[in-house]
Amino acid sequence: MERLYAPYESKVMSAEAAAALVKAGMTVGFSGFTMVGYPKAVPMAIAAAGTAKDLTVLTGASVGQPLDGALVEAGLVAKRFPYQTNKSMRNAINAGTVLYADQHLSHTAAFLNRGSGPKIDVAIIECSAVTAEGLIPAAAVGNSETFVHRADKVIVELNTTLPLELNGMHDIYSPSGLEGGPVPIVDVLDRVGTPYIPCPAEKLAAIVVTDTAGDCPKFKPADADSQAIADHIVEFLKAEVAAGRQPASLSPLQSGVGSVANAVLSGLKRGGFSGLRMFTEVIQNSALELIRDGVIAGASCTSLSLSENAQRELFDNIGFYRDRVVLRPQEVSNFPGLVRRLGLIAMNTPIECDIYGNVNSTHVMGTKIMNGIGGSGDFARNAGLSIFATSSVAKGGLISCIVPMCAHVDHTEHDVQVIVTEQGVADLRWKSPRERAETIIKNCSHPDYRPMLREYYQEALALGGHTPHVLTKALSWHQRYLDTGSMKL
Ligand code: 0RQ
Repeated sequence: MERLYAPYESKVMSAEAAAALVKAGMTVGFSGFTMVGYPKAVPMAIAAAGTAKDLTVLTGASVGQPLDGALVEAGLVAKRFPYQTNKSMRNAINAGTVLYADQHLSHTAAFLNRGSGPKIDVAIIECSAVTAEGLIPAAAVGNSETFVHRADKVIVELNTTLPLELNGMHDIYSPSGLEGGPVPIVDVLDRVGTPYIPCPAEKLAAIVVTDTAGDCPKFKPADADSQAIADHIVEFLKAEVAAGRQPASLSPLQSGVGSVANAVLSGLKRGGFSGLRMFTEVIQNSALELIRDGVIAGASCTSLSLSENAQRELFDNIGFYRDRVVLRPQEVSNFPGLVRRLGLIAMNTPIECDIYGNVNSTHVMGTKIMNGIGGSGDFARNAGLSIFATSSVAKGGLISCIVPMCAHVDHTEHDVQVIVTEQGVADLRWKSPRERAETIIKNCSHPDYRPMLREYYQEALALGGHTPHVLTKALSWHQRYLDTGSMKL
């Protein structure tokens, strides 16, 4: 297979020349999801030129320093959607110099395709190949199909470090638009679209050939808490199988990012599970290992977010993985109708949970954005089983991740079925708020904070109500941390 369709060779230009197509005030849709598949050379050239101010920047999800960092540090970003993890971007958002709207990751494309969002002036897409039919993405799809479809102009960053054998791994299909019907996917490996992103020749304004691999994501090794959380989840799922609420090979799994997610998947292998399937946003190292070992039989995702070694394993054996992994647009990987249809087991990571089971995934101390809601809401509300897992404390014990009231709520009590910490499991299904509070405090809170939570709850009970609270004290733990550096009394 060829890297570049020969008639398009005339469109090849330098990153600087392509960057000059991006003008001040434009809306730019970039490829990229969880640090994979984002363009680097063109955004860095835009930053270096420094003239394209007031940009509205859209991506799939998190992208690296050469994109988010470079553009925001050059003072070029006015608005940002729908998810970010970059330190400079986060600081600019929290300082109010960049306006950020944090969206459910299935929503961005759906809303754009219904015409409610900004007009996309330029799409800048990293690709492994450009064929006569269209663009072959990198190891992530994200929102690229929608950006290409809606953009006036498309700039391709053709990355020659990506294997040509990625061709055939993607399934490009858009369920949205005014006529959107049911998505005809009934199992994780079903393919319903094309292996390429359709892109008319007249839209393709520039092709920039690069040979920069970019940094791979780094993962923290599983610590004792992640291990304990993983063990609790595995035991819980085994009990669900024993009770007949899950098949032996479990409903398809969705798993968030980070070390807890990695540890849970590794735990499933140790727990003796096999024939597993994933329908998720992100495949991380541990899932790739399980695919290699045959524990996971098939996986659907929008990004393969792998460490350097794991990416090498993928690229060296891509024929094997292409039969077992489908890369989809995030509008499909996170499509709420499919999450419900497949009865997913959703596993996500909160910042904090409150005693009634509300979850804050995004705002530290209620005001400062960390990353964003990502896909957690797409999955949690619609899953067959929705699990949130976190250590019971953060910052060496100075913060309790179980609090009287969340200082910001992303997932309401209605979307949270199970909470797991290293202390244990709170199964909240069919429980009233009062039963939920007792279960969460008893099973999930850290012993250092349990008596404080009990005292708060008793005081709240004396005031009555369906969901009892002491409103003057409900957020006092957060205020105490801001005042003293600790939630402890
Ligand atoms: O701070 O970075 O300064 O050390 O939060 O916490 O424990 O390393 O865990 O990397 O898994 O991130 C919720 C942020 C957890 C992430 C969050 C501090 C803690 C540390 C990171 P440091 P950990 P993780 C799929 C689904 C929302 C999106 C989502 C996230 C830092 O999982 O962004 O679910 N989730 N997407 O010290 C103050 C607390 C804290 C706290 C932890 N209660 N208060 N700080 N921290 N708890 C992915 C996508 O959708 C793309």
